[in-house]
Amino acid sequence: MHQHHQKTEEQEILKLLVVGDIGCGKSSIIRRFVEKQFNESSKSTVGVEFYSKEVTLSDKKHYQVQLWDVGGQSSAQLLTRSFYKGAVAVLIVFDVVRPATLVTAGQWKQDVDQKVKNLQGSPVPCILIGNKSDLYSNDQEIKEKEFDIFSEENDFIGFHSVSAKTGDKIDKVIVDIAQYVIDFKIFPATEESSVNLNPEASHKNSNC
Ligand SMILES: Nc1nc2c(ncn2[C@@H]2O[C@H](COP(=O)(O)OP(=O)(O)OP(=O)(O)O)[C@@H](O)[C@H]2O)c(=O)[nH]1
Ligand SMILES: [Mg+2]
Repeated sequence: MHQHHQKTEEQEILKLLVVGDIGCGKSSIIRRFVEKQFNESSKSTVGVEFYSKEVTLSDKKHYQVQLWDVGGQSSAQLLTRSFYKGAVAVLIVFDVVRPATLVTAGQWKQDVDQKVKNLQGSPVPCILIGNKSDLYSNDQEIKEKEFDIFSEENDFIGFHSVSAKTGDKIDKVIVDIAQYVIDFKIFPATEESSVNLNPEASHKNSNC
């Protein structure tokens, strides 16, 4: 459809990456947020898919939240730094009833910390998201305490339980992250300021 009016104001884009183990519900979380629906037989994501949604934050400005849905089959080691470029935060998702997926979440956190920093020289904020909260049995409180500790020990900005199935906390968590990025004036990740993982390379001009 042709638009007759022009936007008076450029919308600021907030690039959020969504990563985590296979089947923990990354695509389901994003679809719940963007399309307001849930599919029991969601297909596994191959490569990276891209979604976006407009949100209005507390400054009354509109922002375009971009969600990069990284298929769980892509291992963290294979992702290049340029993939992280421009990201203002990373949502690291695990499945609250599959402990192995929490281990993978920890690996993702290490990968992000190793590969990128933002212009301020700070690490890219990562939030830990435990999906499938509808499947907690009567151990929810104990489990959440455990996940909170994991989040603190691994320097996440926080932990939240959500359910893509029921929709519980999905909108809140994503909008809160966008708000966090604005409140704390988080700069996008750059390749240039990333940590040098190969110190040898920077010595190549020195006399041997
Ligand atoms: N009970 C329950 N099931 C969920 C929830 N979220 C997702 N699922 C189911 O979990 C399975 C995997 O969901 P996906 O969203 O495809 O998971 P994914 O993380 O995108 O998986 P990959 O793309 O393979 O990395 C599907 O069968 C979903 O229906 C949830 O909150 N609760
Ligand atoms: Mg997926």
